[in-house]
Amino acid sequence: MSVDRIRPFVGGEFREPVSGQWIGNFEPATGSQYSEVADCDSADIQAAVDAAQNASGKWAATGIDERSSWMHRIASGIEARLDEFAVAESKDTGKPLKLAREIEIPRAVLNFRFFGNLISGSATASHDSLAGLNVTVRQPWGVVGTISPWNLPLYLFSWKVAPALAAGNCVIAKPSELTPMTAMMLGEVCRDVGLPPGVLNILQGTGARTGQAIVEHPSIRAVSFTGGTRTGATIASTAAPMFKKLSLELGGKNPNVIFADCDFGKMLSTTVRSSFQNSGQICLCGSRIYVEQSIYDRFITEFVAASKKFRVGDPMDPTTEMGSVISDGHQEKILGAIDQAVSDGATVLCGGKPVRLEGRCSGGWFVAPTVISGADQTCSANQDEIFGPVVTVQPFSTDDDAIRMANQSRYGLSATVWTSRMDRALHVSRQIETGVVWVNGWLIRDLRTPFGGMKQSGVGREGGWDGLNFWTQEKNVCFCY
Ligand code: TXE
Repeated sequence: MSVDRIRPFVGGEFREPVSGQWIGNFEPATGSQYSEVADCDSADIQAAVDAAQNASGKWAATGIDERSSWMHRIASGIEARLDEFAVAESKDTGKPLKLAREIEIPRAVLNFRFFGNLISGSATASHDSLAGLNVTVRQPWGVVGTISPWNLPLYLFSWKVAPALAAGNCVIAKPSELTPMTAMMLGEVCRDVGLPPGVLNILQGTGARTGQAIVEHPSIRAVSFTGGTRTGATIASTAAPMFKKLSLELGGKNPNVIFADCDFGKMLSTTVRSSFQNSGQICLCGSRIYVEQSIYDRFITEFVAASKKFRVGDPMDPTTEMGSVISDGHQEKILGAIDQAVSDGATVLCGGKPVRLEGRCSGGWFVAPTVISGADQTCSANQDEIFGPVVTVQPFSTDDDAIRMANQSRYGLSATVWTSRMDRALHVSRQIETGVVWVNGWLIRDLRTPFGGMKQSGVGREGGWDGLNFWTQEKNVCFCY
């Protein structure tokens, strides 16, 4: 596919950006620029808000069955172009094509289907008393905003857009400027299936310009954001004085607690994935591995050997297990964090370096799977989100030690616990301060369950009814007797 310029999708059509600004769009696996993306400004946001407001009354008044049917039509539109979407996602991110094709694009399809189905099951609460009958209705906000990141582009974009649309809102949605392609293709799908103009508007551009303009616009009443904790704080400080509804899904520094009584083989293969899938650029990757002392040496030997074997290569090669990282700047940040860990007294057991590939990918931004031991609990390697293929490993002696070390973080997104003892699994998962805990597995996602973080990992929950209800306001109507 060759696309030279990625334009905003406003009012049902692709338009030139009012800003007149463009930035380069790169293929991280080759390091080459292959298109340009618009950098929309507040004038573009205003045009999108106008289009959304024009569409809003009619869209909010469509029946649930009709909105549900639109969600399924969009899902089918993506599905019909699955291969094309997967190639575009892989090219924009540097992730293995296989991952995009088998997991991430199908999940974007599922996001639309799931919320299309869920909305059909919505019900209205009522509370009767001697004085009156209360009926609580939910109404869409009108025009809302979504801001999503580059690590799982269409997957996270659709995770926000689908429930917002299904709930009856018109949406101003911003993908990351680093990965604009599949969001643009979703605009094509919406146009081709005939979604009413203005219902979904896709505004391409940078965070500081486009994202900030979305958060600042007074007519955009609710914003859902996924990205870095620092960006989340900036968004919250802009939105709070305007009393906007906010959902923030932020960073993580997730503990992976491994007890000696676990199923070692399953734990080992899953831990390699939970450390390095998508080059460690998933907010749910386990980046701090705590291993019970009695199996620590065995774990280190086998985990380092498996990490060295994890195949880094061209994302388009079907045998590749790990592609590139997202940008040259991010590669530098990851390598800088590894250097910092060494300066802080830690040891790099494997990786720690860029990977140089031959041929097509010789200019790409790859980092070898990296395992670090001996990092102090309080040092940056154990406290700051690296968001790359880098994990630290520490031994622990008792259950209480493991819980204390796992909780020694300002983040609280997810955790993994490996044990064959049910009582231990229950006790440890209750004590761990994260919004999500997996016992004996990783990244099993049931879309009906709440998803989100404690502490500095976020505010609010996405998924299931939490995800849908965020996009509506409750109104209680009391029929007085
Ligand atoms: O994310 P940003 P960055 C973490 C990860 C990573 C760090 C920084 O640790 O290294 O964040 O990554 C938009 N107003 N995560 O800088 O900036 C931006 O355009 C409104 C974790 O790439 O948070 C993009 O669309 N929007 C994470 C989105 O925010 C703004 C996924 C996310 O980008 C904005 C990504 C502003 N002022 C990074 N500034 C996760 N939780 O999965 C930026 N944006």
